[in-house]
Amino acid sequence: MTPKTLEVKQNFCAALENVSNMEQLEQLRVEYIGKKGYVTDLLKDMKSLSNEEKKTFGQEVNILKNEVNDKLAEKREELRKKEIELENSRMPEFDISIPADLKRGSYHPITLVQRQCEEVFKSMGFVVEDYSEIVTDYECFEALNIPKTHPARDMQDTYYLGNGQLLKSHTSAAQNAIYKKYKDALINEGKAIKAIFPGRCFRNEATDACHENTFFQMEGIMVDKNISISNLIFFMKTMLSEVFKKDIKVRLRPGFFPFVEPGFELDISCLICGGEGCPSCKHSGWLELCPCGMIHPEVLKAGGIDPDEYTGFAFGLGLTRLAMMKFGIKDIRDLNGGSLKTLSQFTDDK
Ligand code: FA5
Repeated sequence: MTPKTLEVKQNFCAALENVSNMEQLEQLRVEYIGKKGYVTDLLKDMKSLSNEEKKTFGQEVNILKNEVNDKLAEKREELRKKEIELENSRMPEFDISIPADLKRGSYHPITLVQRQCEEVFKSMGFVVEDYSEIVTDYECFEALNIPKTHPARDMQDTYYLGNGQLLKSHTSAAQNAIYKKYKDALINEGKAIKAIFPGRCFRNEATDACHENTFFQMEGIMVDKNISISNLIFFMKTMLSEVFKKDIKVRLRPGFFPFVEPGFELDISCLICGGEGCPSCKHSGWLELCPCGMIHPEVLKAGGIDPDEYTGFAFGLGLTRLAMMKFGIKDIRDLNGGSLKTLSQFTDDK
């Protein structure tokens, strides 16, 4: 190594010892291997050398350049580690085992009522089914004895999608699929079809204290040999007395739905006003809660079940309205409002 190369190397090593941060390190890099750095400058002396000397000297400078680069990289790593250690030492110590001081969340009133109904029906041998929120026209209407031009379609102002499908306007839209799912067990093994299927429904409604455009229903069906209206009334009464844990005044009146025959409207005496009349019950003292009836023979046929052999009942419980009655919620819109302050009044965790 020529004395000049050695001198540059020694100076670099001494300067590197004094570097204590990234900025100084970068300065040193520029000073030695930058375009006008000491190492680069060494090459200027090559002009006066013979070809053989040029070769040896060139190699020498290259080796030095690589050494400088390696030492800079080592120093960079060392400084980076020191920076991390310093940062960690500044972080406040905390104990991850201390329980968080957070308020517990709670279930939405509709979820609470839904689960309660599910438990009641499960205890009576019903299975709980889930179904899509987007359904076909066939599922929502045609399979339920409501052909394309039937005026009963006007009862549900439905949201249609561009592809001809629609947002489920009632949970009855799942009936056909559920008959098809369980009909073989009914026909071959004699197992009654007993299912409930809660779900979100959508209608283009003008909203008021008891109408929402997005609300929950819970459909229930039972199909077997010799099922009658008495079975329907028994299950409805049991469900209501279990949910409310007290006697509730109900009335059954005729109601028209193309998918049941005969059809009924089951109303309960309004628990907000005690039957006196208020905005929650449209000032009638009664709240339409659970239309129901004996499944229409055409609907059973569409589900692959012979109506001469089997009969059944179906109901469409208004879950959102049930939650209103259960928790004393005067305005249905509070349930979709998303205000935790409002909703937490009705649930266990305040
Ligand atoms: C139906 O949706 C029928 N599919 C129910 C049915 C099922 C009848 C099986 C017979 C056999 P209706 O449109 O009345 O029916 O709605 C049923 C219940 O859902 C109503 O009694 C009410 O409690 C609730 N409901 C209906 N529309 C709304 C709304 N806009 N906001 C809140 N709840 C509603």
